[in-house]
Amino acid sequence: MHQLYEQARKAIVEADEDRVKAVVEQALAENIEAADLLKHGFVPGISEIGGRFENEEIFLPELIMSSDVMKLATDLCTKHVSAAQAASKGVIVLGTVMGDVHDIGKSIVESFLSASGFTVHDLGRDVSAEAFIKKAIEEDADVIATSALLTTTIQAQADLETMLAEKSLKGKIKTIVGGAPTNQVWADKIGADGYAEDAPSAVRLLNELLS
Ligand code: B1M
Repeated sequence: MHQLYEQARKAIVEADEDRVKAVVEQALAENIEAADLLKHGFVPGISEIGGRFENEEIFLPELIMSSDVMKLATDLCTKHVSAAQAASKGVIVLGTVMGDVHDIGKSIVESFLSASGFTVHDLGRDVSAEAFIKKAIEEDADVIATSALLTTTIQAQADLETMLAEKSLKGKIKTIVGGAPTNQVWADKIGADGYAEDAPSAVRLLNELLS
């Protein structure tokens, strides 16, 4: 494992902005893929902080400081995710579901999809089912892609399916779900068209769904 990954992990755990910037610069100078630095360095850092929060070893302000620095790391890295095709492969409306403010993972997914040639309308976080559907109709979207990070907010993904069915839009607008508490079983249960574990899988899944 490259020693820069360890420095990246530490930078998030210690909420050290300057170190994040230095690590990203050094990684680029050494031709390390920004996506690898995220996956093997920064993401393990924020996961470690999540575990410490869960075990009550740290408090919410420390979690917030690390997640702010994680956001910076994500922004710096995703700028360098290589741009692929110019022509759009499909129109995606993306966001984090209502009641949920976790948007770091969703933003990584956005960068991967944009860099892979999809046109992405990112509605941000705390997005209602109505807002997802309204935007999808306005943009003639192929897919609504939702992220949920809380066991209490994944229900909003099921509510979206119900609302699409009520409006006779199920099948016309496809749906994919992601986020730590979701999985394929959940996607099947609510009738979503797919589940993706991480950003590269979201690209693969959409390539399949829209091929
Ligand atoms: Co919170 N939080 N948080 N949090 N937070 C979790 C999720 C938690 C597991 C922490 C814990 O207790 N261990 C826990 C949830 C427990 C549960 O539901 N069972 C939790 C909690 C409880 C809370 C609060 C309730 C805390 C409180 O107030 N007491 C509160 C909720 C606020 C709300 O949403 N209403 C809260 C708040 C916050 C912060 C604001 C401090 C901050 C979020 C900042 C932000 O996002 N702008 C935060 C953070 C940072 C975390 C942890 C530590 C890290 C999440 C993260 O960014 N991971 C998290 C613990 C953990 O995950 N270890 C935790 C890195 C990110 C790259 O991964 O988001 O999983 P992830 O995204 C991945 C995949 O899931 C996937 O691809 C991404 C890239 O690989 N993916 C998709 C995600 N969306 C996808 C969509 C797709 C496809 C793939 O297609 C559509």
